[in-house]
Amino acid sequence: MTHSEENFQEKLIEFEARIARGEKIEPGDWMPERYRKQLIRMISQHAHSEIVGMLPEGAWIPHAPNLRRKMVLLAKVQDEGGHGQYLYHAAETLGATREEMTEALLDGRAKYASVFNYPTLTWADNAAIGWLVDGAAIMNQTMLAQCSYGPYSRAMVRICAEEGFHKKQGQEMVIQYAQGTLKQQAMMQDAINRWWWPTLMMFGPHDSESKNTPELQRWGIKTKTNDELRQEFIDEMVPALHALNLTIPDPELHYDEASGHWISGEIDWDEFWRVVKGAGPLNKERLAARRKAHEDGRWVREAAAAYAANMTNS
Ligand code: FAQ
Repeated sequence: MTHSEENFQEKLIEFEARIARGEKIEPGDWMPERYRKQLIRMISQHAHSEIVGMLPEGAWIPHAPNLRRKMVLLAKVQDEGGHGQYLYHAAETLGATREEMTEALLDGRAKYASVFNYPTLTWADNAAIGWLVDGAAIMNQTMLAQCSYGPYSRAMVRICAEEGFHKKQGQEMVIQYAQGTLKQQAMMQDAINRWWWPTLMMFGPHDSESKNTPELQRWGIKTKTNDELRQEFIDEMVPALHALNLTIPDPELHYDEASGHWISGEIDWDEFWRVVKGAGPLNKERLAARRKAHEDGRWVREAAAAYAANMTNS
């Protein structure tokens, strides 16, 4: 072993000991290059998901059924924009620049959560997104609030507090529509039918196919696997939806007495990978909307840069 390899091993042992002691790793601290790369990958994908995630619900703001619903939806979508900002900042602490992350999203290289490539066809889709999609996001983010990287973990604590409100407003709508007129009940059931499977896909591939999980778990970034979190979500949601007389579009779903878990049928993984790779129902439209927003905002960025340059010179 060369001197520099020995030096790396020593630093790695100390780094892993810090994580084992529950210490947070902070921006200026020594970290292996793979740790930094994994975090930039995950945090930037997460930031992009929040920003693209504004689009499906944002489309319904002009069509909200009343003022209260409009105010709640506006606040929620605005929160998601804020979450994207916290997360881009967290990734910047690792050396990624805002420009390169934005470019990667706009030219289609960067991933973001597959679920946001599905259309919102009726108002009830906002209810399903709030309870199911935000519910799934919270399950994952509550875990990430414990992660070993300080800025990501602190961003998650703030984000989870706001996501709690997002989930509750969705749950409140689902409860109201599931107990409403026959038309509302049908609209709610149809939304659950369309959002159930894309929500389960949010947790990522099965553990046996998840190439990143072992490294993320080794360094305390993830403390639970994709399948563990998905199972927690299924166990929470199935009884809650059944209690409202809503059905779940999975003929194989059943309760297993021995394990105490609800066992789901198989996810359509071909569909999952198609959407992840850019060929989902609305991937092209989502990216086109982000590119347009980026172009429309160009003058604001240029004005801000000119103002900052002026302040530095004066
Ligand atoms: N969609 O090896 P794994 C929200 C990719 S926030 C697209 O298992 P990992 C708030 C994965 O990147 C939702 N791609 O990966 C909101 C990897 O590709 P790569 C976003 C996916 O990292 C609510 C490859 O597959 N949350 O919803 C997906 O161990 C309502 C192999 O996968 C986060 O981003 C997917 N579903 O586990 C906003 C949380 N799943 O990068 C608006 C942070 C997997 O190697 C409205 N991220 N892939 O080329 C994570 O927790 C993890 O990264 C996972 C994936 C769990 C997403």
